[in-house]
Amino acid sequence: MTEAGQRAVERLEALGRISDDPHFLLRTFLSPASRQAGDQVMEWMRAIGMSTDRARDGTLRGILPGSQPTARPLLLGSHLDTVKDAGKYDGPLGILTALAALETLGNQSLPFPVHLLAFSDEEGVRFHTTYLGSRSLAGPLDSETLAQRDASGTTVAAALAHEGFDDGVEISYSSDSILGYVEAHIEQGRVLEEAGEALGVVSAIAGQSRLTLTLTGRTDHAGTTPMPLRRDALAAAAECILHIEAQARAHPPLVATVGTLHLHPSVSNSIPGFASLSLDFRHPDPVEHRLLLARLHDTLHEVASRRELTLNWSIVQENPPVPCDPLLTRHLAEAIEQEFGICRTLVSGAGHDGVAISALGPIAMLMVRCRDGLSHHPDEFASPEDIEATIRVLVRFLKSLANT
Ligand code: HGY
Ligand code: MN
Ligand code: MN
Ligand code: MN
Repeated sequence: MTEAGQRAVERLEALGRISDDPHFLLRTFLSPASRQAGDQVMEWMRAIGMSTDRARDGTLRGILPGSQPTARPLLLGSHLDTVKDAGKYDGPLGILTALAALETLGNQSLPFPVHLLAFSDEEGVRFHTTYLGSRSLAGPLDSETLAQRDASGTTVAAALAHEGFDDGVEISYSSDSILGYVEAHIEQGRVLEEAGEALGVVSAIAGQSRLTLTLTGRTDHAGTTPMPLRRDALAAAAECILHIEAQARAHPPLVATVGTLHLHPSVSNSIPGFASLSLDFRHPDPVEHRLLLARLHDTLHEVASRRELTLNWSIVQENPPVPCDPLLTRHLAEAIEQEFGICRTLVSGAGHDGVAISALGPIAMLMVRCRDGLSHHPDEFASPEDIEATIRVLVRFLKSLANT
Protein backbone atom coordinates (compact mmCIF):
# COMPACT_ATOMS: atom_id res chain seq x y z
CA MET A 1 0.00 0.00 0.00
CA THR A 2 1.08 3.60 -0.58
CA GLU A 3 1.73 5.82 2.43
CA ALA A 4 -1.35 7.89 1.62
CA GLY A 5 -3.47 4.76 1.38
CA GLN A 6 -2.14 3.40 4.64
CA ARG A 7 -2.75 6.76 6.31
CA ALA A 8 -6.34 6.82 5.02
CA VAL A 9 -7.00 3.35 6.47
CA GLU A 10 -5.51 4.37 9.85
CA ARG A 11 -7.51 7.59 9.88
CA LEU A 12 -10.75 5.71 9.18
CA GLU A 13 -9.98 3.58 12.23
CA ALA A 14 -9.21 6.68 14.29
CA LEU A 15 -12.45 8.44 13.32
CA GLY A 16 -14.30 5.19 14.01
CA ARG A 17 -13.28 5.54 17.64
CA ILE A 18 -14.73 9.06 18.05
CA SER A 19 -18.28 8.48 19.27
CA ASP A 20 -20.98 10.04 21.44
CA ASP A 21 -21.68 6.59 22.90
CA PRO A 22 -19.15 4.28 24.59
CA HIS A 23 -20.93 1.14 23.35
CA PHE A 24 -21.40 1.87 19.64
CA LEU A 25 -20.42 4.42 16.96
CA LEU A 26 -22.70 7.48 16.95
CA ARG A 27 -22.02 11.05 15.86
CA THR A 28 -24.97 13.41 15.47
CA PHE A 29 -25.63 17.05 14.58
CA LEU A 30 -23.46 19.38 16.72
CA SER A 31 -22.69 16.61 19.23
CA PRO A 32 -19.41 16.52 21.19
CA ALA A 33 -18.09 13.63 19.10
CA SER A 34 -18.99 15.47 15.89
CA ARG A 35 -16.96 18.44 17.11
CA GLN A 36 -14.03 16.25 18.04
CA ALA A 37 -14.10 14.43 14.69
CA GLY A 38 -14.31 17.79 12.90
CA ASP A 39 -11.29 19.14 14.78
CA GLN A 40 -9.33 16.03 13.82
CA VAL A 41 -10.23 16.22 10.12
CA MET A 42 -9.35 19.93 9.98
CA GLU A 43 -5.93 19.09 11.46
CA TRP A 44 -5.36 16.48 8.75
CA MET A 45 -6.46 18.96 6.08
CA ARG A 46 -4.06 21.61 7.32
CA ALA A 47 -1.25 19.05 7.36
CA ILE A 48 -1.40 18.88 3.55
CA GLY A 49 -1.44 22.65 3.20
CA MET A 50 -5.18 23.25 3.00
CA SER A 51 -6.69 26.37 4.51
CA THR A 52 -9.67 25.33 6.62
CA ASP A 53 -12.90 26.84 7.87
CA ARG A 54 -16.04 25.59 9.60
CA ALA A 55 -19.65 26.73 9.42
CA ARG A 56 -21.88 27.36 12.42
CA ASP A 57 -23.57 24.00 11.88
CA GLY A 58 -20.24 22.12 12.03
CA THR A 59 -19.76 21.51 8.31
CA LEU A 60 -16.05 22.02 7.62
CA ARG A 61 -14.02 22.71 4.53
CA GLY A 62 -10.41 22.44 3.38
CA ILE A 63 -9.33 24.52 0.38
CA LEU A 64 -6.47 24.05 -2.09
CA PRO A 65 -6.49 27.14 -4.37
CA GLY A 66 -4.82 25.49 -7.38
CA SER A 67 -3.08 27.49 -10.11
CA GLN A 68 -6.26 29.47 -10.90
CA PRO A 69 -7.77 30.40 -7.52
CA THR A 70 -10.68 32.32 -9.06
CA ALA A 71 -11.82 29.42 -11.25
CA ARG A 72 -14.98 27.53 -10.24
CA PRO A 73 -14.04 25.08 -7.48
CA LEU A 74 -14.41 21.32 -7.63
CA LEU A 75 -16.13 20.12 -4.47
CA LEU A 76 -15.12 16.78 -2.97
CA GLY A 77 -16.14 15.17 0.29
CA SER A 78 -18.87 13.41 2.20
CA HIS A 79 -20.50 13.50 5.66
CA LEU A 80 -18.90 13.15 9.10
CA ASP A 81 -22.02 12.24 11.05
CA THR A 82 -23.19 8.66 11.45
CA VAL A 83 -26.29 6.62 12.14
CA LYS A 84 -26.60 4.87 15.53
CA ASP A 85 -24.39 1.77 15.92
CA ALA A 86 -22.80 2.73 12.61
CA GLY A 87 -19.93 1.43 10.57
CA LYS A 88 -16.79 3.55 10.22
CA TYR A 89 -16.81 3.94 6.41
CA ASP A 90 -20.23 5.48 5.63
CA GLY A 91 -19.24 9.12 5.18
CA PRO A 92 -15.61 9.33 6.34
CA LEU A 93 -14.39 7.12 3.48
CA GLY A 94 -15.39 9.86 1.01
CA ILE A 95 -13.63 12.56 3.01
CA LEU A 96 -10.42 10.64 3.70
CA THR A 97 -9.93 9.12 0.23
CA ALA A 98 -10.33 12.59 -1.30
CA LEU A 99 -7.81 13.95 1.22
CA ALA A 100 -5.38 11.14 0.36
CA ALA A 101 -5.80 11.76 -3.38
CA LEU A 102 -4.97 15.46 -2.88
CA GLU A 103 -2.03 14.46 -0.70
CA THR A 104 -0.84 12.09 -3.47
CA LEU A 105 -1.07 14.87 -6.06
CA GLY A 106 1.16 16.92 -3.78
CA ASN A 107 2.15 20.19 -5.38
CA GLN A 108 1.03 19.15 -8.86
CA SER A 109 -1.45 21.96 -8.65
CA LEU A 110 -4.75 21.71 -10.49
CA PRO A 111 -6.10 24.51 -12.71
CA PHE A 112 -9.06 24.91 -10.36
CA PRO A 113 -9.54 25.21 -6.61
CA VAL A 114 -10.55 22.07 -4.71
CA HIS A 115 -12.87 22.43 -1.74
CA LEU A 116 -12.94 19.30 0.44
CA LEU A 117 -16.12 19.26 2.53
CA ALA A 118 -17.07 17.25 5.61
CA PHE A 119 -20.80 17.69 6.12
CA SER A 120 -22.23 17.98 9.62
CA ASP A 121 -25.44 16.01 9.21
CA GLU A 122 -26.42 13.78 6.30
CA GLU A 123 -28.07 10.92 8.17
CA GLY A 124 -30.70 12.97 9.96
CA VAL A 125 -30.49 10.90 13.16
CA ARG A 126 -31.07 13.80 15.57
CA PHE A 127 -33.83 15.67 13.73
CA HIS A 128 -35.17 13.02 11.27
CA THR A 129 -34.72 15.58 8.49
CA THR A 130 -31.61 14.93 6.40
CA TYR A 131 -28.81 16.76 4.52
CA LEU A 132 -28.76 19.64 7.06
CA GLY A 133 -25.10 20.34 6.27
CA SER A 134 -25.13 20.06 2.47
CA ARG A 135 -28.48 21.86 2.13
CA SER A 136 -26.93 24.81 3.98
CA LEU A 137 -24.36 25.16 1.18
CA ALA A 138 -27.14 26.56 -1.00
CA GLY A 139 -28.26 29.06 1.62
CA PRO A 140 -30.26 29.23 4.87
CA LEU A 141 -32.44 26.27 5.81
CA ASP A 142 -36.20 26.67 5.27
CA SER A 143 -38.49 27.46 8.22
CA GLU A 144 -40.05 23.96 8.25
CA THR A 145 -36.63 22.37 8.66
CA LEU A 146 -35.60 24.89 11.33
CA ALA A 147 -38.74 23.97 13.28
CA GLN A 148 -38.02 20.21 13.30
CA ARG A 149 -37.59 18.96 16.87
CA ASP A 150 -35.29 16.28 18.29
CA ALA A 151 -36.28 13.79 21.02
CA SER A 152 -35.70 16.44 23.70
CA GLY A 153 -37.95 18.95 21.90
CA THR A 154 -35.04 21.15 20.77
CA THR A 155 -35.55 22.66 17.31
CA VAL A 156 -32.90 22.82 14.61
CA ALA A 157 -32.97 26.61 14.99
CA ALA A 158 -32.33 26.40 18.74
CA ALA A 159 -29.54 23.85 18.25
CA LEU A 160 -27.85 26.18 15.77
CA ALA A 161 -28.30 29.20 18.05
CA HIS A 162 -27.13 27.61 21.29
CA GLU A 163 -24.87 24.73 20.24
CA GLY A 164 -23.47 26.04 16.96
CA PHE A 165 -19.90 27.22 16.40
CA ASP A 166 -19.89 30.92 17.36
CA ASP A 167 -16.75 31.38 15.27
CA GLY A 168 -18.44 29.57 12.36
CA VAL A 169 -18.23 31.13 8.89
CA GLU A 170 -20.76 31.05 6.09
CA ILE A 171 -19.93 28.24 3.68
CA SER A 172 -22.28 28.70 0.75
CA TYR A 173 -22.23 28.61 -3.05
CA SER A 174 -24.56 30.14 -5.61
CA SER A 175 -25.95 27.85 -8.29
CA ASP A 176 -23.59 27.20 -11.23
CA SER A 177 -20.67 28.55 -9.18
CA ILE A 178 -19.03 25.13 -8.85
CA LEU A 179 -17.23 22.90 -11.34
CA GLY A 180 -19.05 20.00 -9.75
CA TYR A 181 -19.26 17.75 -6.70
CA VAL A 182 -17.75 14.26 -6.58
CA GLU A 183 -18.21 11.88 -3.67
CA ALA A 184 -16.68 8.46 -3.09
CA HIS A 185 -18.94 6.30 -0.92
CA ILE A 186 -19.26 2.65 0.02
CA GLU A 187 -21.94 1.02 -2.14
CA GLN A 188 -24.00 -0.13 0.87
CA GLY A 189 -25.32 -2.82 -1.49
CA ARG A 190 -24.13 -6.12 -2.98
CA VAL A 191 -23.81 -5.43 -6.71
CA LEU A 192 -20.06 -4.72 -6.85
CA GLU A 193 -19.17 -7.55 -4.49
CA GLU A 194 -21.27 -10.08 -6.46
CA ALA A 195 -19.69 -8.83 -9.71
CA GLY A 196 -16.21 -9.10 -8.18
CA GLU A 197 -15.54 -5.42 -8.94
CA ALA A 198 -13.98 -2.90 -6.55
CA LEU A 199 -15.46 0.33 -7.89
CA GLY A 200 -18.38 1.60 -9.95
CA VAL A 201 -20.18 4.84 -10.80
CA VAL A 202 -23.74 6.02 -10.16
CA SER A 203 -26.38 6.97 -12.72
CA ALA A 204 -28.90 8.35 -10.21
CA ILE A 205 -29.73 8.55 -6.50
CA ALA A 206 -33.16 7.11 -5.69
CA GLY A 207 -35.99 9.35 -4.47
CA GLN A 208 -36.79 9.25 -0.76
CA SER A 209 -39.72 10.22 1.47
CA ARG A 210 -39.28 10.47 5.24
CA LEU A 211 -42.52 10.56 7.23
CA THR A 212 -43.73 10.44 10.84
CA LEU A 213 -47.00 8.52 11.32
CA THR A 214 -48.82 9.18 14.60
CA LEU A 215 -51.63 6.90 15.78
CA THR A 216 -53.81 8.18 18.63
CA GLY A 217 -56.25 5.84 20.39
CA ARG A 218 -56.99 5.72 24.10
CA THR A 219 -54.78 4.74 26.99
CA ASP A 220 -56.65 2.37 29.29
CA HIS A 221 -56.19 -0.20 32.04
CA ALA A 222 -54.73 -3.47 30.76
CA GLY A 223 -56.66 -5.53 33.28
CA THR A 224 -60.12 -4.03 33.17
CA THR A 225 -60.68 -3.06 29.53
CA PRO A 226 -62.44 -5.74 27.43
CA MET A 227 -60.84 -6.30 24.01
CA PRO A 228 -63.82 -4.91 21.95
CA LEU A 229 -63.61 -1.58 23.80
CA ARG A 230 -59.92 -1.01 23.18
CA ARG A 231 -58.36 1.66 20.93
CA ASP A 232 -54.89 0.22 21.11
CA ALA A 233 -52.34 2.40 19.25
CA LEU A 234 -49.63 -0.26 19.29
CA ALA A 235 -51.86 -2.99 17.87
CA ALA A 236 -52.91 -0.53 15.14
CA ALA A 237 -49.25 0.34 14.49
CA ALA A 238 -48.46 -3.36 14.18
CA GLU A 239 -51.17 -3.82 11.53
CA CYS A 240 -49.91 -0.71 9.69
CA ILE A 241 -46.32 -1.96 9.71
CA LEU A 242 -47.39 -5.29 8.20
CA HIS A 243 -49.32 -3.43 5.48
CA ILE A 244 -46.19 -1.29 4.77
CA GLU A 245 -44.05 -4.41 4.46
CA ALA A 246 -46.60 -6.25 2.29
CA GLN A 247 -46.88 -3.33 -0.15
CA ALA A 248 -43.10 -3.04 -0.54
CA ARG A 249 -42.76 -6.79 -1.06
CA ALA A 250 -45.49 -6.69 -3.70
CA HIS A 251 -44.00 -3.74 -5.62
CA PRO A 252 -40.22 -4.10 -6.01
CA PRO A 253 -37.95 -2.12 -6.31
CA LEU A 254 -39.96 -0.14 -3.74
CA VAL A 255 -38.35 -0.33 -0.29
CA ALA A 256 -40.17 0.83 2.82
CA THR A 257 -38.89 0.78 6.40
CA VAL A 258 -40.27 1.56 9.83
CA GLY A 259 -37.09 2.25 11.79
CA THR A 260 -38.38 3.96 14.95
CA LEU A 261 -41.44 3.44 17.17
CA HIS A 262 -42.32 5.54 20.20
CA LEU A 263 -45.17 4.66 22.55
CA HIS A 264 -47.07 6.35 25.31
CA PRO A 265 -47.40 5.60 28.15
CA SER A 266 -45.23 2.53 27.37
CA VAL A 267 -45.83 0.63 30.59
CA SER A 268 -46.77 -3.04 30.76
CA ASN A 269 -50.18 -2.64 32.39
CA SER A 270 -51.55 0.25 30.29
CA ILE A 271 -52.98 -0.08 26.81
CA PRO A 272 -50.82 2.19 24.55
CA GLY A 273 -52.94 5.19 23.60
CA PHE A 274 -50.27 6.75 21.41
CA ALA A 275 -47.79 5.34 18.87
CA SER A 276 -45.50 7.33 16.61
CA LEU A 277 -43.50 5.59 13.89
CA SER A 278 -41.05 6.72 11.20
CA LEU A 279 -41.56 5.66 7.58
CA ASP A 280 -38.65 5.64 5.11
CA PHE A 281 -40.12 5.13 1.60
CA ARG A 282 -37.94 4.90 -1.54
CA HIS A 283 -38.43 4.17 -5.22
CA PRO A 284 -36.22 5.02 -8.24
CA ASP A 285 -39.28 6.01 -10.32
CA PRO A 286 -40.96 9.22 -9.09
CA VAL A 287 -44.38 8.38 -10.58
CA GLU A 288 -44.48 4.91 -8.99
CA HIS A 289 -43.20 6.45 -5.75
CA ARG A 290 -46.05 8.95 -5.62
CA LEU A 291 -48.70 6.42 -6.62
CA LEU A 292 -47.65 3.78 -4.08
CA LEU A 293 -47.25 6.30 -1.27
CA ALA A 294 -50.75 7.65 -1.92
CA ARG A 295 -52.14 4.12 -1.91
CA LEU A 296 -50.39 3.36 1.39
CA HIS A 297 -51.78 6.56 2.87
CA ASP A 298 -55.33 5.37 2.13
CA THR A 299 -54.70 1.83 3.39
CA LEU A 300 -53.34 3.05 6.74
CA HIS A 301 -56.15 5.53 7.20
CA GLU A 302 -58.61 2.66 6.69
CA VAL A 303 -56.79 0.65 9.41
CA ALA A 304 -56.94 3.60 11.81
CA SER A 305 -60.61 4.39 11.28
CA ARG A 306 -61.67 0.73 11.53
CA ARG A 307 -59.92 0.62 14.92
CA GLU A 308 -61.41 4.01 15.95
CA LEU A 309 -58.05 5.74 16.10
CA THR A 310 -56.79 8.86 14.37
CA LEU A 311 -53.77 8.75 12.07
CA ASN A 312 -51.63 11.84 11.52
CA TRP A 313 -49.57 11.43 8.30
CA SER A 314 -46.72 13.94 8.40
CA ILE A 315 -44.14 14.24 5.63
CA VAL A 316 -40.84 15.29 7.21
CA GLN A 317 -38.84 15.49 4.00
CA GLU A 318 -39.07 14.40 0.37
CA ASN A 319 -36.32 14.28 -2.25
CA PRO A 320 -37.03 13.25 -5.85
CA PRO A 321 -34.53 10.99 -7.63
CA VAL A 322 -31.41 12.92 -8.64
CA PRO A 323 -29.46 12.04 -11.82
CA CYS A 324 -25.65 12.20 -11.78
CA ASP A 325 -23.94 14.38 -14.38
CA PRO A 326 -23.00 12.28 -17.45
CA LEU A 327 -19.79 14.22 -18.21
CA LEU A 328 -18.34 14.12 -14.68
CA THR A 329 -19.43 10.50 -14.41
CA ARG A 330 -17.73 9.69 -17.72
CA HIS A 331 -14.44 11.09 -16.37
CA LEU A 332 -14.83 8.91 -13.25
CA ALA A 333 -15.75 5.83 -15.31
CA GLU A 334 -12.71 6.29 -17.58
CA ALA A 335 -10.46 6.51 -14.52
CA ILE A 336 -11.94 3.24 -13.24
CA GLU A 337 -11.61 1.58 -16.67
CA GLN A 338 -7.93 2.60 -16.81
CA GLU A 339 -7.48 0.80 -13.48
CA PHE A 340 -9.69 -2.23 -13.98
CA GLY A 341 -10.67 -2.37 -17.65
CA ILE A 342 -14.34 -2.26 -16.70
CA CYS A 343 -16.73 0.12 -14.94
CA ARG A 344 -20.26 -0.75 -13.86
CA THR A 345 -23.00 1.85 -13.41
CA LEU A 346 -25.31 1.53 -10.39
CA VAL A 347 -28.42 3.27 -9.12
CA SER A 348 -27.88 4.37 -5.52
CA GLY A 349 -30.72 3.29 -3.22
CA ALA A 350 -28.93 5.17 -0.45
CA GLY A 351 -29.28 8.92 -0.21
CA HIS A 352 -26.17 11.11 -0.36
CA ASP A 353 -25.21 14.77 0.07
CA GLY A 354 -25.07 15.03 -3.71
CA VAL A 355 -28.88 15.15 -3.62
CA ALA A 356 -28.68 18.56 -1.90
CA ILE A 357 -25.65 19.78 -3.85
CA SER A 358 -27.24 18.94 -7.21
CA ALA A 359 -29.06 22.28 -6.74
CA LEU A 360 -25.66 23.99 -7.17
CA GLY A 361 -24.18 22.11 -10.09
CA PRO A 362 -23.26 18.74 -11.60
CA ILE A 363 -22.64 15.79 -9.25
CA ALA A 364 -21.01 12.38 -9.64
CA MET A 365 -20.41 9.45 -7.31
CA LEU A 366 -17.76 6.76 -7.04
CA MET A 367 -19.13 3.57 -5.42
CA VAL A 368 -16.73 1.38 -3.42
CA ARG A 369 -17.35 -2.33 -2.79
CA CYS A 370 -18.24 -3.17 0.80
CA ARG A 371 -18.28 -6.63 2.39
CA ASP A 372 -21.68 -8.37 2.23
CA GLY A 373 -23.13 -5.00 1.18
CA LEU A 374 -23.45 -4.34 4.89
CA SER A 375 -23.88 -0.75 6.09
CA HIS A 376 -25.47 1.16 8.95
CA HIS A 377 -23.92 -1.69 10.94
CA PRO A 378 -20.70 -1.97 13.01
CA ASP A 379 -19.39 -4.75 10.72
CA GLU A 380 -19.44 -2.42 7.69
CA PHE A 381 -16.10 -2.94 5.92
CA ALA A 382 -14.17 -1.71 2.88
CA SER A 383 -10.81 -3.40 2.24
CA PRO A 384 -7.50 -1.48 2.33
CA GLU A 385 -6.96 -2.61 -1.29
CA ASP A 386 -10.30 -1.08 -2.38
CA ILE A 387 -9.59 2.09 -0.40
CA GLU A 388 -6.20 2.32 -2.12
CA ALA A 389 -7.87 1.77 -5.52
CA THR A 390 -10.36 4.55 -4.73
CA ILE A 391 -7.50 6.96 -4.06
CA ARG A 392 -5.71 5.96 -7.30
CA VAL A 393 -8.93 6.45 -9.30
CA LEU A 394 -9.58 9.84 -7.69
CA VAL A 395 -6.01 10.91 -8.62
CA ARG A 396 -6.59 9.77 -12.22
CA PHE A 397 -9.95 11.55 -12.24
CA LEU A 398 -8.48 14.85 -10.96
CA LYS A 399 -5.70 14.70 -13.54
CA SER A 400 -8.13 13.97 -16.37
CA LEU A 401 -10.40 16.82 -15.25
CA ALA A 402 -7.36 19.12 -15.14
CA ASN A 403 -6.59 18.25 -18.76
CA THR A 404 -10.03 19.03 -20.15
O1 HGY B 1 -30.53 7.04 4.42
C1 HGY B 1 -29.65 7.02 3.58
O2 HGY B 1 -29.83 6.51 2.50
C2 HGY B 1 -28.31 7.61 3.88
O3 HGY B 1 -27.55 6.66 4.58
N1 HGY B 1 -28.45 8.80 4.66
MN1 MN C 1 -23.54 8.01 3.74
MN1 MN D 1 -25.76 6.36 5.78
MN1 MN E 1 -53.46 0.46 38.76
